[in-house]
Amino acid sequence: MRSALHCLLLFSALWTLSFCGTSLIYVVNEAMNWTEAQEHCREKYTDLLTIESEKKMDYIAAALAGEMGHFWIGLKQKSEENTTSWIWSDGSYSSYEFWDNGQPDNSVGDNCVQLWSDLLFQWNDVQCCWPGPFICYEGE
Ligand SMILES: [Ca+2]
Repeated sequence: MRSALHCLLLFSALWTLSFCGTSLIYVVNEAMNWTEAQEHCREKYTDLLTIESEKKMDYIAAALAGEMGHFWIGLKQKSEENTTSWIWSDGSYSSYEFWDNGQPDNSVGDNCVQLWSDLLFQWNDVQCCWPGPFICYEGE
């Protein structure tokens, strides 16, 4: 298990850059739908953000403190299986979840997950087509 996270936050008008262990986390304040955001992250960094643990989620929430919006992360429903199952953009699965009360509440279909600042960055599933800011990672 990775020891203490050594994190440094640098803020600019457009993005947040966080050094956290061996991952860099980027908040991109451009309005894109989930698929566009995924393409952007894969082109410029590694992928849309994976949040596999409470520790990681706590770190992300702290990094986003003061930011307002609905931020795409890498979690997407496996619509082709016609079940409410979820997979991260990088192909990984994790048992960790941080849904807001009552979420996920969208019917089975093309649903993706956002962190909502007005829900203390808890997760909400929404249709993947909405434009919004998003979070990428680079590294592990
Ligand atoms: Ca929802």
